[in-house]
Amino acid sequence: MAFSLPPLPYAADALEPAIDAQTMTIHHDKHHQAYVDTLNKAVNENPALAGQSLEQLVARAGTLPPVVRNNAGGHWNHSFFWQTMAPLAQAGQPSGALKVAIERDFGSLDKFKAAFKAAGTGRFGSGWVWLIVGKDGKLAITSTPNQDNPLMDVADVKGVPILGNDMWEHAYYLKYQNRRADYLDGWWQVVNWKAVSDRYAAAAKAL
Ligand code: MN3
Repeated sequence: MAFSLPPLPYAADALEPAIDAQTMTIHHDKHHQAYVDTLNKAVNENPALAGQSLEQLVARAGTLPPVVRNNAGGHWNHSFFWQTMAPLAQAGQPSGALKVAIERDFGSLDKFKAAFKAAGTGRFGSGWVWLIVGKDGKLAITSTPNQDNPLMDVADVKGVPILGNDMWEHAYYLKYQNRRADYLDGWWQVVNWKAVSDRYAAAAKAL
């Protein structure tokens, strides 16, 4: 079973000005494609991994060769990331249930955004920042290094991701250079709250 690159669910320039078209094109067509290609090559060279789904590989990442862990994570994280965003006009708002949960667990939407920004700017080097639903049903913010994610057996804080932002420089450097905090601020304009709310509902239902 070969893994394949999912198309962007919108045009490369659809997230302007928060994320520029050139960044989106290189990020999707080059970086994500490279994770997919490297993952396929690594799985081909490890017959014991044949037939495992992306979700299965991610769940047991800590038992796998680093090349599989890193590229399965890269493929999962980026597939999730494209769906986490939408053009400004379609970005919407958190559902009623998600808004209640954010206010319960962070105080307010603004306080949540501030805590998410702090986790993103605090991630040293490359990685991701996430909003997850924990086993107790509570929302939490967590950050992972490299291409790890909260579904992995190796994650310090585990949970079901419902929103995530890419803290690798390749995600923002062309437009924002060293200003990761500005990227995090601008990114809220293109968060697909409909998708995030649907993920929250699914995760809450599965508890
Ligand atoms: Mn990336």
